[in-house]
Amino acid sequence: ASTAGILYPRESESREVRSLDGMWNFRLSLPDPLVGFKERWYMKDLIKTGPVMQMPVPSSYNDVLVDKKIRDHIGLVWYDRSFFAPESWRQQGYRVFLRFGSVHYAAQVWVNTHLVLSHEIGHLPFQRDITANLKFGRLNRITVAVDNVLLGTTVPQGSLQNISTNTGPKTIQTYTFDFFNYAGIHRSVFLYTTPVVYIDDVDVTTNFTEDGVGIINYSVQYGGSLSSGEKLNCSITVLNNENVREKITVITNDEEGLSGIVKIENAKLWWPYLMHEEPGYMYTLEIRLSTTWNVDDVYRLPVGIRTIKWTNTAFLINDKPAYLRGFGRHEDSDIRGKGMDYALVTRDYDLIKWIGANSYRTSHYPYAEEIMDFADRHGIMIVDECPSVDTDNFSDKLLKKHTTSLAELIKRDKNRPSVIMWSIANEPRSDRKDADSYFKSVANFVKTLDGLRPITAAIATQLDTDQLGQHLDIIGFNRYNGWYTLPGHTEIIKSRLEDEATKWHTKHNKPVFMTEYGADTYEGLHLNPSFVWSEEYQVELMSEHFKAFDVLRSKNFFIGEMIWNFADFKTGQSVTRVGGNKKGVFTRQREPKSSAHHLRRRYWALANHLD
Ligand code: GCB
Repeated sequence: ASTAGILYPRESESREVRSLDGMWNFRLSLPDPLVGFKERWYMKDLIKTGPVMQMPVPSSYNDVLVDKKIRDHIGLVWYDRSFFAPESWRQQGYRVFLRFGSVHYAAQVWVNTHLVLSHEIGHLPFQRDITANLKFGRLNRITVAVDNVLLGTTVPQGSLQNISTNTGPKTIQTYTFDFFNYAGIHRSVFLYTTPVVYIDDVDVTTNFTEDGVGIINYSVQYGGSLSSGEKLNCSITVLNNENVREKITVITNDEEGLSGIVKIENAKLWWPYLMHEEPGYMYTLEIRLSTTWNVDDVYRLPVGIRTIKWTNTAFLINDKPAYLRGFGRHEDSDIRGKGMDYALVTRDYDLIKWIGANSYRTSHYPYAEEIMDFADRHGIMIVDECPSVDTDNFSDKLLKKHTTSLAELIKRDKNRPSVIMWSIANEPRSDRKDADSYFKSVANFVKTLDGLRPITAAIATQLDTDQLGQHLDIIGFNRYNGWYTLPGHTEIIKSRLEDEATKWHTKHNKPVFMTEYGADTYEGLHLNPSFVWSEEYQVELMSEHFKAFDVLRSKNFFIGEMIWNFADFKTGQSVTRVGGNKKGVFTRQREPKSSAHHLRRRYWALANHLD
């Protein structure tokens, strides 16, 4: 991982941001998976290499067109498009960066025949200064090769399998995790400009004093080099959420003002949804980097002032114990797959607030930065998960990639008030002996990057054989009582759940929350008395969990409940999945099942009782 920053592109008086979203040329690498490399498709317009389709960016490519070949494609696909780089950008001496919000799974990017970027691991941004590769005042081309193949050393893992078919042998992709391996350019592509010496990264941590003074510790890293004798100065202002300048005191740690402490009298704290009448309060940290001979660079970072603490039994936000009412989720919807879509994101947050939730886990990978922005602004607490799901076979090579995914995630999300925990894995085979040293390394690594947020994971292994819990600050566990365990028998839930949660706490002396429970439910299927897959069964299974949660809450170490799942989502094809996983309380089209109304009554009651 490089040490450079990955700040979200924001326009300012010194920066232009240009979206490259829209329709791109697209083709599969067929019949030979390497034909694009052999014929060097990055040397010319894709349209000149053979027949191309038009593919929307951002989107997964799988479900847009009516073609199994595209949906189930394995291996490389190619995208390209062209754009103008204005001559004025050169005249002003701009640097130009090219930034991808995420490409799943691996990507290589060429600008005008130059290979400029290679990135592996989906769901994370990557960028590069491409000034030297551009033709200013002329047309430029971007070519992207995307590979969706998952193997034993990718994060997440998968494997290829050879099968024989009517027309000969064929390779298929298999994986054990339970969501469709959507691929493509999933998030926005931006070009953005900066001055020659520019703000490359910012770190903030926040605090407050008893008499209401908000504290922002900041540290700015700049990119580009100063000419000899050139001086640099960094100055800070803070705007409130109406864009009015706050009265602040700044104490700098160094001559240039690159790091220091900002104090705001009577600061408004960042609070979770329903814990305060004004949740998600965001300030703007306005950073101005001035140099003797260059243009000033200005970057505005949204900042929420809050603290996070945890004890053996509690999780505290602004010194107040918080109880998580939430979900596991997916980036998933009809047609778009995992493509970022503002209409969908807006609807989802409105549903989260309608139902009275205050949190969710970004199961099982980092979500789009645009989605995280909503969480910051609406006061939704995020358990921020890296893309390690169902990990098996703990090799050193895998460990390296796993920690890289966490380094990139933390670099991206470190400044977000909504992020309350790092989730380092979902359901790894943590009963295996080598899981112990593996997760010890992962946890230690995360602590070196962020000591202020607790580490968690969603454990599915049984308590007595698990090797992961000991390395966490907060224990999360997934358990499907009444579903995978004894389907139809909701009468086992309350006692088993109380028992297990209590034992997790006793074993590790740490706070515990439930990261998954639930039942597949086919919308509109009504069976009375309740029977698996019916709306009645999902509601009944939830009620039994609620009874256990209420007992557990009174025991004071239980810090939250997250149902699986917010909405139905697509999976690989399997005889246990009807058009995908149906454990959503909302359908994939974001309409409520009976369970959504049931959950809403509980979450609002909890909110009124607790907050
Ligand atoms: C789990 C996994 C999740 C699945 C879920 C299920 O434990 O973490 O990815 O979708 O169970 O419904 O089986």
